[in-house]
Amino acid sequence: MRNFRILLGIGALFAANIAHACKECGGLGKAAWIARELEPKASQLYPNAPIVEYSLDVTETTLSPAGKPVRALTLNGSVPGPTLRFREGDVARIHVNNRLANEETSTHWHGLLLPNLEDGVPYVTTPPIRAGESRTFEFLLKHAGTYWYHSHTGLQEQRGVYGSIVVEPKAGIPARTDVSHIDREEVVVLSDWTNENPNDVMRTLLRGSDWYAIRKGTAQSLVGAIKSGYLKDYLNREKSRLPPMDVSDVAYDAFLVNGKPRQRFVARPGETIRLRVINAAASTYFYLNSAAGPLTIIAADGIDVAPIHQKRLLIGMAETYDVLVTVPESGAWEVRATAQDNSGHASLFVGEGAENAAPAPGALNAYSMNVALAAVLDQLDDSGELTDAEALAAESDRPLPPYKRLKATVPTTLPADAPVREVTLKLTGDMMRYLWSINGKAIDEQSTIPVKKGEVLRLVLVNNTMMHHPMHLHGHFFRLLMPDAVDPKYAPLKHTVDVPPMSRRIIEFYADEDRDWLFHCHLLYHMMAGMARVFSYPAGAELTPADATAVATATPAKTPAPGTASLSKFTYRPALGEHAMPHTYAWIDGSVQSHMSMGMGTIQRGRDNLNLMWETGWERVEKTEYEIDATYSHYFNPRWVAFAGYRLTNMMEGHDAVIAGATYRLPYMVDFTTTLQSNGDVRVALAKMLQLTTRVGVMARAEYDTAEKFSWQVGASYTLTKRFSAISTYDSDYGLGAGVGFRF
Ligand SMILES: [Cu+2]
Repeated sequence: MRNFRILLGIGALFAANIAHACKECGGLGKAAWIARELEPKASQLYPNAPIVEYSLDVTETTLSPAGKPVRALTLNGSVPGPTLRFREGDVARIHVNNRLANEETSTHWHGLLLPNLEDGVPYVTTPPIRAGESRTFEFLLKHAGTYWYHSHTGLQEQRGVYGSIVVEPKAGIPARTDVSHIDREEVVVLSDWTNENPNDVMRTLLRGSDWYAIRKGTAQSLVGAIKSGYLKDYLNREKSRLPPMDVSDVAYDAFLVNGKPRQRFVARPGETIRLRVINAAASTYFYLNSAAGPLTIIAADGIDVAPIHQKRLLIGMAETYDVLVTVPESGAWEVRATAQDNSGHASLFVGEGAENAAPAPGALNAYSMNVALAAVLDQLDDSGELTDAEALAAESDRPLPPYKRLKATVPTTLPADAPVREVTLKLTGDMMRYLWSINGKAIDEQSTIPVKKGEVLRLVLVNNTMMHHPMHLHGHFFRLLMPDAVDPKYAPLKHTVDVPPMSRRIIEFYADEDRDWLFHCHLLYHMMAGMARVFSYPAGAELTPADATAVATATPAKTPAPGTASLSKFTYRPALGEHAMPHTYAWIDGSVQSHMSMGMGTIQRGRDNLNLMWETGWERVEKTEYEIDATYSHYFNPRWVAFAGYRLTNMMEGHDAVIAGATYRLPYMVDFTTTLQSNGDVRVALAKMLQLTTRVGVMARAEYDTAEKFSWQVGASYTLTKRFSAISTYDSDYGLGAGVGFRF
């Protein structure tokens, strides 16, 4: 009974922590939302602007782009959703109808400058669209270019809720780019597709599972390092406690261009085609290249740039590029989007007749630290100053985004008299815990960065991780400042920037908006794990909630402004909603062998875990022995985890006792754990896991206990499937045995 009470106590501690987790997200009350809804809409502010109307239905359906029928969320029945076409100066009026049975949704108009309420980030800027409800968005199209839209709710983007936006330049105004001649254009929406439920994908990632890397054959191992000749880099990396470089977290079942792995686009020889390329993938960078020769880049993130040529273009999630391809002669010419980890590709064939394949990029050498540090090395060379032809000749087989060579067509300098404030944002986290953050804090731990209207905010983005992060700013374009830019006056304007592993990017923007705007990693699973912030303007001229209530009651309800219809049913939830709420996941990981069983069940939420750890053995002992630890643990950073709880045991020298301790990661990724028991016993343990080959892992553990003295264990496992391994261990108490490892 006493034991049970202690376990209850641990549970209460965990619950208290959950309750405390959202103290920072104060957020907007219902009255403030109503006040926002009553503000004039674009059609009222610009009564002479043509209104272009679209209706988007979010529905659930079954699709099988990767062969197997799975649940998809679609817009108007398809993945991707329809292309929304406008002309600069139009007013967009878009009705989004949530036809889902019991799921909220939202729509963010990615890359467009628009009023805060229309930005579509649920709880941050816009009320969510409840199941069965609708919302009408209205905004003026202020600028031309290639953009897109997607759900900002949960993992819906991975399920298919995205589509493209094309804004033509205002009639009568010549295009800023000197593009001599374009015969046709095609929107190219790239995406990644998994047959798994995205929630399972998230759970697999949070568990720290190597499964996706194993499935793709990209898991790093000792034998792999030796074979590739990079043993020294491998050991140095392990010594410095860095996880392996990783270019993609998830193993996908297909990569899609406009919803299919392969598409054809009819074009005649000699024609020049403008491809409006959008990377709408949840977590895949693509290399884009064409069998017809180098691509001509004419716009980046919707905004025209001085044309440059590039053989292979690395596109981060949420970036868009407009590229020109000229069909050389009869035949179908492949424009190929290869996943950065080479695990697959999507193909668009342009033209008719025999197919000409685009060359595949060379293999990624993830063991080489020079590859991991490519961006750092890239800063040192001077290719930014080369002519287009020279740069093309010098281009590497697996290039970084061509940021050094992107040049705006008009000066992009910001107001000279605006005060400049520099803010350093470190991108932090790793694959082992899958807690991605900014400055070591997830969005639920630190949600906002204050911004003053009229200042220039210069962000130094420092990537301290071994992954690329495509960072996206809502509501603003920023200037991308490359260190050796030939003419900083023409720094390109972007809304999303790739920050490569262990490197930095500097961006700046003029703060001329109001309210709150999200800034986040566009790798969907990183964002949902916490890698986000809100840039928050002070509430100046805004109505107070009291004023808003007065306005709301005074306004006749018979002619509600678009979007207010559903507000009567809208109940307040903390701002940031699920962006700020760590989700709760549970899993179990263990083994049953001929001589013993061990493992751990856990419930994880953010940095906190409730764990049930067991070890039991029955060989070479008189009776079956067990030790069960029920603990609460807190993850501080990749090096420190602390825990406290209760131990139940019937081992000969053991005692039931309250326990507390910590695990510290030593160089070479050795975990050092100290446990103190309330009866005065102390235990220290060293543990090391090592991937020998892609599928064979070995582990060793040695522990010294003041009660039980010295014991040790070695083992090896072979990963069979996502859920099962074959395992064999030798334990100094229970001897040798073998069995099955499992993960659920
Ligand atoms: Cu990221």
